[in-house]
Amino acid sequence: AHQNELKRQVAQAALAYVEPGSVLGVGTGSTVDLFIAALAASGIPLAGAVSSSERSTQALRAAGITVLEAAAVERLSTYIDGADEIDPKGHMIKGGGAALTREKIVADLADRFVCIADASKCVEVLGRFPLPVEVIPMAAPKLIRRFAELGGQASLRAGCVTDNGQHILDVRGLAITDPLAFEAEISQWPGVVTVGIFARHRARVALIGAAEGVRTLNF
Ligand code: DER
Repeated sequence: AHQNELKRQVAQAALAYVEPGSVLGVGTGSTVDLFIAALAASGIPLAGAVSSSERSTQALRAAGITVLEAAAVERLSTYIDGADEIDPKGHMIKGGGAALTREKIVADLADRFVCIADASKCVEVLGRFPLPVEVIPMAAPKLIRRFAELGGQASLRAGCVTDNGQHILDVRGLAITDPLAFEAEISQWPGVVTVGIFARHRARVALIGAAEGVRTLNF
């Protein structure tokens, strides 16, 4: 219950970054679900939202918020999303909710990524959380071998087919000391759709829910 309360606090704090009348980029996960609820309760008017998953699309529609196609939007000022881990520079591991590909697509449309997370997500070095990688199924065995060469133990996420019809590998045992370089390298491997490192698309602001209240980090 405690962690949920911290998520609720950062979800509420994120409303300050929502420009009334704008089109807002919305991520995926339990913290974002709480943000959508806070948004609905706030009555802040929106021209619409661009969603990063079927899950968030359903939640937005249930909140009475118009969902616009990412393809129809040229630019967003703000993208609000959670993270599985975030480091001191705003680099993140994402993909725990299997939405990493559309999350990165929508983040790429936005000028500013605002991350909302409870304090348990803050790490010095990314990689304790198993790194999600969306892959084309036929490439999975080769990719598992490639991660093994780097000391990573990759396993297929059981029963998971993404919104894009692809599979997810979760890679354990990596210490990602150079997120930008590692993201660029893995992204080029044949069969990788998206790697769950958000370094190029790092957060510009993070609202961190901690016992003493919400901490605002600017990167
Ligand atoms: O899948 C994702 O990238 C989500 O944003 C995830 O990282 C955060 O999920 P949570 O808010 O449920 O912890």
